[in-house]
Amino acid sequence: MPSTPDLDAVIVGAGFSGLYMLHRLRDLGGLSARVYEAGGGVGGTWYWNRYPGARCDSESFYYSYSFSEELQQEWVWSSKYPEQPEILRYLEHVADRFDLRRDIRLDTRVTAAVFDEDGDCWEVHTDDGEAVTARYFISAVGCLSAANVPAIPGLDRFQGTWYHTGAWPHEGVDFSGRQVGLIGTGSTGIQAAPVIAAEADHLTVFQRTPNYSVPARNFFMTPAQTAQIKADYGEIRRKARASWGGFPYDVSPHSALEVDPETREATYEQLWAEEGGFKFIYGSYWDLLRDEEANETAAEFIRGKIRQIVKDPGVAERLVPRGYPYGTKRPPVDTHYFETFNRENVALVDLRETPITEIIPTGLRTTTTEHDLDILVFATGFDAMTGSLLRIDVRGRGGRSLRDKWASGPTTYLGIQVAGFPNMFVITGPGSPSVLTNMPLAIEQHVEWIADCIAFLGEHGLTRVEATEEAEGMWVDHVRQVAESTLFMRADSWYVGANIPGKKRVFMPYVGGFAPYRQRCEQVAANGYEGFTFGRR
Ligand code: NA7
Repeated sequence: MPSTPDLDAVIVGAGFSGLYMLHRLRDLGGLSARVYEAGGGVGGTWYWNRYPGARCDSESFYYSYSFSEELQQEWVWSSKYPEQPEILRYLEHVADRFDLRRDIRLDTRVTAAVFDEDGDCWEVHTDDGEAVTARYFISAVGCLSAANVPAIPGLDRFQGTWYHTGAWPHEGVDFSGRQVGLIGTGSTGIQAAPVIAAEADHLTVFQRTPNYSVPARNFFMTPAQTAQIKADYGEIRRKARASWGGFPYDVSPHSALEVDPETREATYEQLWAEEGGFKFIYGSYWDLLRDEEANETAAEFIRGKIRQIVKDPGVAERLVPRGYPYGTKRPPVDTHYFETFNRENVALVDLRETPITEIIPTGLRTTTTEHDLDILVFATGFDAMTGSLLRIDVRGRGGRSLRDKWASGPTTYLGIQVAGFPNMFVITGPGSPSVLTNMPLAIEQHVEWIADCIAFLGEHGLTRVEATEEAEGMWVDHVRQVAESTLFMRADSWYVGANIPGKKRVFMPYVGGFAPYRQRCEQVAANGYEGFTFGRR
């Protein structure tokens, strides 16, 4: 007779996902759950990413929990795009307000999770040598947590100090009087460069791929703006849930090619100059990510802006993105990024012209030049969507390893479950809209669906739920087909794993839109969890 597991659920990670998952499971009544968190505090992404300039690039009043009316009415955001410490404070407040900390083990990394077929439960191992059993194993590890430090020869001999932006020291880094090198011009490098440049003696930005960045147009919230948003929250959240990307933006029903060029230019100008941020792409013409010619209108507009802002035409041309459609790499949002290249203490190195050959004790060497550096900052991103889960040795039925199963790319049913891995749930896993949406909204939808599924098992005296191979295969095909109907496959992005050498090229998030995806998940549940099998011990 198999024994009862120690816990109902183990949740890995105490960021947006893990905190809400714990709260929701507690709401089911009588369920025991424990969160393991590798960091020394709650907050996930917002605990780790403390680099200069780190801030949200989704609007705070959208990028926040909606599950508690009291919480969203009480909490006051300082600005449209708050800095990292404020978002971390918010998550700490959530942990306290909902009394979550008593079930969170900090400074503890989950190293392995093995499914026990006799007991219908998971045995979860941590780096402090502990092992617990739990009916459900829930991954809340986040999509962008496994730091990618490129294997550039010589890093171990570097006599300066180096950092990855996703593991930034809590005490901060003093750049004053220093020669700084920054590798990477994704969302992170683009946020960090202006702030580092303002402090350092000299900043060299090493760019592999130029990016289409749009100004943030950040602002401090007035009491009137805050009051208006709080009054409108019901409608804001409803509209966000009914949208493609989880943002309550008004999207033009027109193709970018249907309107006359003057109208189109005026629309882009207004979005660039007044609105800023993701509205430029997600709140303009509906076909920017579907039609190459439509996309090119926005891409060319941004190229024109870069040429206007950057005074040195040679530098401007190196910063101008070409060869991939706008938005098919994650679109950055900046505050004075392109203007930074007008500073005397900033240089741009185009790694396509002069690749890095090695890191040397005194800095970094490209094919043509030796750059003296005291500090090297890697803003080189993450092993996205799969890296953080695969760091754990996850073994499902028959001892099958998730690393093996996903060797040719991640496979899931709805991005939530993996065939062969019963009772394991992945919050915002590959195959779900996740990183293409406003994350907290996507997280809430997953957490609520998972909690409902667990409640369903409880109500029916069931102890096992598993996606079928057939349902998974159908979903994987669908995710691929939808991606192929867009322009996303044209870019070497982390969405397709192109940033990690050797990673199989597969488009990982689900691009079919948040609203249709949510409906699909609801329909699956309403049809008695179509595509899942159940069992009982
Ligand atoms: P990203 O978006 O993956 O950007 C990483 C940047 O680092 C990007 O410019 C890469 O160039 C560059 N990179 C990566 N590896 C190398 C090597 N080996 N040499 C030179 N340059 C390299 O990560 P971020 O941290 O900016 O953003 C991640 C997400 O966090 C972001 O999208 C938000 O969701 C929050 P590439 O473009 O691959 O040529």
